[in-house]
Amino acid sequence: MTRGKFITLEGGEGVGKSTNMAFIKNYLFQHKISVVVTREPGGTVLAEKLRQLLLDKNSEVISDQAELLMVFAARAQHIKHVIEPALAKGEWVLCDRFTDSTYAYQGGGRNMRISAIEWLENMVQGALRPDLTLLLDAPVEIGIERARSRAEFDRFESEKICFFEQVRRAYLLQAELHPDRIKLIKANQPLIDVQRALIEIIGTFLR
Ligand code: T5A
Repeated sequence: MTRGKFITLEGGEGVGKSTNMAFIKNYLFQHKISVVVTREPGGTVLAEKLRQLLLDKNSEVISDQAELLMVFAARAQHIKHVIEPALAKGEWVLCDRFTDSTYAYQGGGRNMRISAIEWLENMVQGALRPDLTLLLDAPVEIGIERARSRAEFDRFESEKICFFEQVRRAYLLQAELHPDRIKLIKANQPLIDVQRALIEIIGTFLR
């Protein structure tokens, strides 16, 4: 059985990840590829509970260390119960956020030590890394404005602009460090152009 492919979608707040997940799923479906669509933090019952705790802006103050460990605890469950079984069965997995989010938010945004993130990444994931990461990038104000128009802010979205600038810089650094895996897409263009760029990259990946 050929192992499935693991595709992740990344980017700051409101850049269009959720909007484009469905689009990518349909595109793959048209190419007769069935995908398991999932998200982080989340994807299992326990991981979704951790997500609720992480996003709850009325929770007690969550320390940066606790936040990092919660993100990886959710990921450990997600990998064991959803991602690995699907890939092993030959199914593809399309995931809204994965460990690049941790490098961006906990590493960039919270200034957590990158070596600690790397250590947890290796411990929790073993050799598992995405085969392709689509990074939607837009100026912070645009993403925040879009997110604001859609729903009430959660705990992360309530952060200051400088936090999101650090997140964006960390994402761009990840793209520089992993140019073969991470493909950058300008998200501050009309949706149709974003989707055209996505098709071009995924089309090349499928060949
Ligand atoms: N987190 C997560 C960590 O800190 N560490 C981790 O390791 C992980 C995995 C999860 C939070 O958890 C944090 C980061 C996050 O803060 P989330 O809900 O997954 O939260 O992430 P959000 O970024 O908050 O998701 P959003 O739904 O807010 O943003 P999306 O999905 O990027 O944006 P989307 O698709 O909902 O679009 C927002 C609006 O913009 C419009 C859409 O129609 C929508 O109204 N839009 C466009 N408008 C014009 N032009 C375009 N090109 C557009 N694209 C979308």
